[in-house]
Amino acid sequence: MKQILLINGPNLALLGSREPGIYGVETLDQIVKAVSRHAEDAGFVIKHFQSDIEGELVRAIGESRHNCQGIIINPAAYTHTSVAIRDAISACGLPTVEVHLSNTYKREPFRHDSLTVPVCVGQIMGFGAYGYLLALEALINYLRKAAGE
Ligand code: CA2
Repeated sequence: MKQILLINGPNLALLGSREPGIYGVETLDQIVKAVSRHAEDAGFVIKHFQSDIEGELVRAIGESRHNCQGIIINPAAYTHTSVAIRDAISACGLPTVEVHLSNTYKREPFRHDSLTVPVCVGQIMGFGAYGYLLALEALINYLRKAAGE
């Protein structure tokens, strides 16, 4: 079965419990279930991993190259700081779509730069939880084109 790694970074386990005005009311579990349902319809299995720890995220990205076709990642705050996650995405070589719940350009200037997006296929932001489904669709479309389908 073709697998997609869905990765969520620090504090995203709090989704649905705080700051609904910025991040929405859906829980991470609801988001993962919705993405998994849509992926299944398209013939993919979602492998989800959330961590607040940079090194664990780096390891999960590295390990995914053995058994996944692509990655959807919300690196959360590490988007703006982590050379390690950027290097892991680049080194694993899997097509990766970056997703953000909020439109980071409407927020503080320190959120305007992403260290990770230059090594991704593309980025989706500002559409809340729906952005994860858009990211899935974009990644599957990319994978099918790359396979000549
Ligand atoms: O908009 C996004 O998806 C972010 O990646 C979310 C990160 C933030 O640091 C990025 O700049 C943009 C923060 C995730 C924190 O998630 C929370 C969820 C609920 C309550 C509090 C924090």
